[in-house]
Amino acid sequence: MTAAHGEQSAVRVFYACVLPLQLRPEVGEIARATARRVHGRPVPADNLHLTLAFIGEIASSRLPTLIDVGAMQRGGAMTLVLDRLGGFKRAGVAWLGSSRPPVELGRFAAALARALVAAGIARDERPFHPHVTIARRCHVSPDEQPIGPYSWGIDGFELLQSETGREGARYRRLAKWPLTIEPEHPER
Ligand code: 2AM
Repeated sequence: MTAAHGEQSAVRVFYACVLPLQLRPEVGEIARATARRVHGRPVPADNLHLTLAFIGEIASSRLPTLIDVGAMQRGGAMTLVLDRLGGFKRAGVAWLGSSRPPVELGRFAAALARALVAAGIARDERPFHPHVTIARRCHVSPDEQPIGPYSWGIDGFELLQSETGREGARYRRLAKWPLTIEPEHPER
């Protein structure tokens, strides 16, 4: 059956914060240098991102729900200081992360996860470890080490569709939302 006859097409999607343009040249260079060192594939600078919630394959008919869930989220801008380089050995990836990720980032990802459950969307249950993957298919796992620091002012998030082509993954933005809401009850 073809899509025209009612078959549901599936898409692979996730919510993420995309690395801002001004950090891409430097982090892209770190990605290339790290990939050389660990015999892996660097993530192209324009693909660098931090995943907030991974959905995976889902019927494209559910996209409006995913867009509604994204639009419902409220949060303020936050600063993520990328100051660690490390690897997930089993996954064969190298990443940049933070020794002190802002608590709001974990809270935001948790709220998004809850909203997805409430909307009946199955989501990957892995605990949230904020990181930016910089290289894949690494043959060696880099020792965790300090890097930068690179200060990332996170002021929005996106719903991305992942398409795998011959040259690797390509991400298409399906929706984007700002993070500009002041907290109602700021913590003292
Ligand atoms: P990774 O960079 O750590 O591999 C697009 O594939 C994004 O979704 C990547 O950032 C990837 O994380 C993340 N991702 C892929 N599969 C995932 C899974 N099963 N659980 C959580 N995140 C996943």
